[in-house]
This record gives sequence, structure tokens and C-alpha cells, in this order.
Amino acid sequence: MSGSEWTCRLSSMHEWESPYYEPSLPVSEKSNPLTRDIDRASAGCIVRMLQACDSQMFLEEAGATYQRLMSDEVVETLMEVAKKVELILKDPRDSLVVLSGCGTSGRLAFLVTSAFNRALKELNQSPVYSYIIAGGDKALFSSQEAPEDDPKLGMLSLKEVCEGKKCVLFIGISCGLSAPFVAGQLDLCLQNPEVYTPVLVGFNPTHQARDEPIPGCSFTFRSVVQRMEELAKSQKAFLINPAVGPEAISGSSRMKGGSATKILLEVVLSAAHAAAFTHTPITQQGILQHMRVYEKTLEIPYAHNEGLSALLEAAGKSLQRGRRVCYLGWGSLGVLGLIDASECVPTFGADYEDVRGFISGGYNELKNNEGPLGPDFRISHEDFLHLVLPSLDDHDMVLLIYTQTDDVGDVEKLARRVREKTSNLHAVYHRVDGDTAATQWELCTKLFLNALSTGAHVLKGKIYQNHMMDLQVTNSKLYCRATRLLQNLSGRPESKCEEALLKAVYKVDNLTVEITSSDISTHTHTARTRTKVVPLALVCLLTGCSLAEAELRLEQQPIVRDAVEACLS
Ligand code: S6P
Repeated sequence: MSGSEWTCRLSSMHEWESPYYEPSLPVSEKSNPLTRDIDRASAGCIVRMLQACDSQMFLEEAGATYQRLMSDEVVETLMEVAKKVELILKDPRDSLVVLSGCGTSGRLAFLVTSAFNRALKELNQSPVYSYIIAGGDKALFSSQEAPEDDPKLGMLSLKEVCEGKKCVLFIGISCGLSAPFVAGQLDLCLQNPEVYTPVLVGFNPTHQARDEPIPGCSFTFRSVVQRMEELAKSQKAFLINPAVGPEAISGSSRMKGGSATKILLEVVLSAAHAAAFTHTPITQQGILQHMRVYEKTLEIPYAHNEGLSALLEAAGKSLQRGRRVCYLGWGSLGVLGLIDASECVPTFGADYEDVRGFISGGYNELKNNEGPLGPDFRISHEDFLHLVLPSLDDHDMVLLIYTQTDDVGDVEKLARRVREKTSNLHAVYHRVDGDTAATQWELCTKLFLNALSTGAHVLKGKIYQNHMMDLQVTNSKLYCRATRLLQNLSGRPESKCEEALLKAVYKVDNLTVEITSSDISTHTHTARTRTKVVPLALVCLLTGCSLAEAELRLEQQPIVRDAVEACLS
């Protein structure tokens, strides 16, 4: 892409805010005009596009359409929620702050909860934070998309965590204001206001909250949000829902959605801790100042543009050859490595072994609710040394992720072992520079790893334009997204696209009544064990061929983007 073309793209920084831009889609599902050609871009250009997308997070409010991270109303709500947390910190008896979400949102609930409970421990205070992730702890490091559709499971897990508590501040996170699991929890809060105060964090305006019926429930996500809006007037419920712009890869809320979630929660909880333990009042000024620190932090990973592009290219090469990318991390940066790696599976249809994370100290470092998760979830550096290192060579990439506060001797020892097998060894190292806080290292690392894994999969040909083609259709959100993608790319009516999708899911050329009369949860359950469902459906739609022929075509052309283009041309 030439310089002038790029300048032209940058001028479309606000294009998505127009009411005419993909009007039927919420912001979190729109495609970002800045990354329309990301599938054809060089590594350097991919990095620039991701940087431009990330910088949209802190754009100022341009009109009345969307609240932004630093809009007055958002900052006001952050202050009010921080005051609620402060009260609990000052009198934690029978009280709890619960953070909950699905997928990335649940992973960030875990990360933030761990950090702030650790901070309390350092002050000799008892922990007040608990996390819930849909699907339990294995969802921290693997794709468990189905529980996201289960509002009852959400309610039950919240009840269980809060048993015996008299005052609970519940923070439900759903970037798209869409997860039924979270809707169920918010509904429980609304029905028991004497115990629960609900807070919702997400990145769509309330009128864009998902309004599809939830099987077995009388509410939708939107109707829950509307009830919360009523209560928000008397500060009995809180909505924190600025827009941060569409994701670089459409719907990939692990990226900006996840980063903005981390920023907002850390800003609120830090303000509450400062108020409770160092008598620092919660002010608008203080909140804004903290936000600006994060705004500056966004620049750090991209200041190393060339290094990042080179790494992205190296990781892309490893993946193209069918080889591995391994993250070896320490402390919370190690957790971010685990998270980024595990998200490649649902996001890019990657194999579990393609990108894997390992953390020093394994589960002892993690201190997750359920402890060690068994042989399918090996995460320590020892596991890496035994299971992965023996098979590595120069085509596999290894990335060390640490800070100057980690045991550098340990890092060197591991680096020596790795270097015996591969020279493709790199490091992301943070050192104290002025008053850099650990949370800034974390955000930097998150942005860096998200850029690396996204860019590498783009270079591998997993993305078409800026859409994830090979997505797993394992919950209702993904099922609807897949149908919509097929409609956009084939130009065929919705009913035909859904038919093609179901044929690919059930591996049949003719749909039976049994299939067509089943509900979405049966379809998404069946899709768990299927691969390349969307590409197969698209090839069938575009060429009219049978599933077997479509399979053959995709085998001959494993790069999904090229296979799709061949059919389109
Ligand atoms: C997105 C990620 C998903 C989402 C999950 C929850 O990149 O792969 O796992 O985090 O679907 O989404 P939401 O909108 O409820 O936060």
C-alpha cells in the first residue's frame, strides 16, 4: 500500500461513526474501514493499521452518536462505581466485588481480579474480588464458546460465588452487550437489589445491545440493559459503555474490547484502592489523568514498529510452514501470553499447537480458582521443556516475555536451553522507565502479542479482507456472524446462506427435517467438532458444487483467502 493510499485510509478514521456505515450492525461487529485491505498488506503495513485501530480507542467524542472512553458521562460513572468499591474495601464484611464474562472478557476478569487481590494482600487486607468465566477455569486457556449462550449457568455461578454475602457489586463484562451468560447474571442482580448492585461494561451504545430472544428466558440482553438504564437514574445500576471503534479483524473483541475492558477496570479499582488506603479522593481529574497514562502506553509497542514488523514476519513464516510459535513468560505477562495463544484457536481456526503459551511457575503462579487443570492444559516452563522443546528447530519461533523484576538468571538459563534447538529466539523485555507501572507493562504486552498473533495469521492467509473466515461456529453469536459473512461474500439471501452453513455443519448435501427443525444450540453443538465450516459453505454457495467437491478445492488451496478469491473471480 502506498503512502498516499495510507493517508487516505487514515482520513477514514471516523467513517464508522456515520449512521449510514453498516447500519444494521453494532459497533463491535462492524468492519473497520482502516483494515479493509489488511489481508494484502505487508508486515509493516499491518502494524501501522493495527496502531491506527488501537488509537481509535482514545478518539474524542465527535458528535452525539457515541460516548467515548473519556466522555464526561463515562468518567462520571467510573467515579460512582469506584466509590461503591471504596465502600466495600473499607468494610469488606459479607461483601464481594464479582467480575464476570465470557471468553476474553472472563479472562480479563481473572487477570484484573488476581492483580487487585494481590494488591490487597500486600496491604494485609483480605481479598474482596472474585472472578467468573463462562465454562470454568479451562476457559481461561481454551475456547469454550458454548457456555456463553447459557443464562441459567451464569445465574447459578453467580449465586454460588456470592453465597452468604449481603452486599455484592457485580461487574458483568460483555464487549458486544450480547452474551446471554452475562444477561442472566444481570437479571439475577435486578431481581435481588437488596444484595446486588449491577455494573455493565461493554462497547456498544445501549440501543445496539443484542435483542435476539434467549431460549427459555423472558428477557433479551437489550431488555436487561433497558431495565438497568432505568435504575441507573437513581445510581442503583451502572452502565459503562463507550464506543472504541470496530475491531481490526471484524468482531475480534479480544483486541480493542479486551484492552479497553482492562483499562476501565484498572482505572476504577485503582481509584477505589487509592481512596480507601491512601485517602486520595476519587476525582474526575484523577480518573482522566490515569486514562491519559494508558493513552500514552498505547504508543509504546508501536514505537518499536520495525522490531514488531520483523517479529510478525518471523511468526507468519513459522505458521505458514506449519511450525510453532511459543511464548515463554513470567508473572502476569506470562498469563497474557497464555491468553493470547489460546485465543488463536477460536479466532483463526488455529490448531492448539500452532501458538502456545507457557508461564514460569505454572499453576502455582496462576492461583486460579480450580488449581491445576490436568494433562490437557500443561502450562509451565517445565512442560515446555519436556513436551515441546525436543521437537523444535529454526523454523519454530520462541518469544521470551519478562520484566526487569523477574528472575533474569532464570530467563538466561531457559534462553540457553532454547538456543540449543532454535536460533529463532526473541524477547520482549520491560524495564522501569520513569514511573512505569506493572499495569502498563501488561497493556503493552497485550497489544504487542495481539498484534503479533493477528499479523502472523493474516500473513498465513487466514483473513479475508478484514474478516475471520475460518471461525468456529460454536455459539449463537458466531452462528449469526457466520451467516452474515456468507451473505456479504456470496450476495445470496439469508435463508440460502443458513442452509449452506447447516450443510457444512452436518456434512450433508441435503438437509433433513430433523436438522432444519433443530434449534441453534443443536447446530452449534454439532459444529464443535467440525473444521472449515464457513469456507466450505461459501465455496458451495459460490460454485453450486457438492460438499465433497468443496472439500477437495480447499484441500488443493489450503490458504482460505486464496480459495475464496479463486471462487469469487
Ligand atoms: C473474541 C473472543 C470471544 C469473546 C466472547 C465474549 O475475540 O474470541 O471469546 O471474548 O465471545 O464476547 P463479549 O462480547 O460477551 O465480551
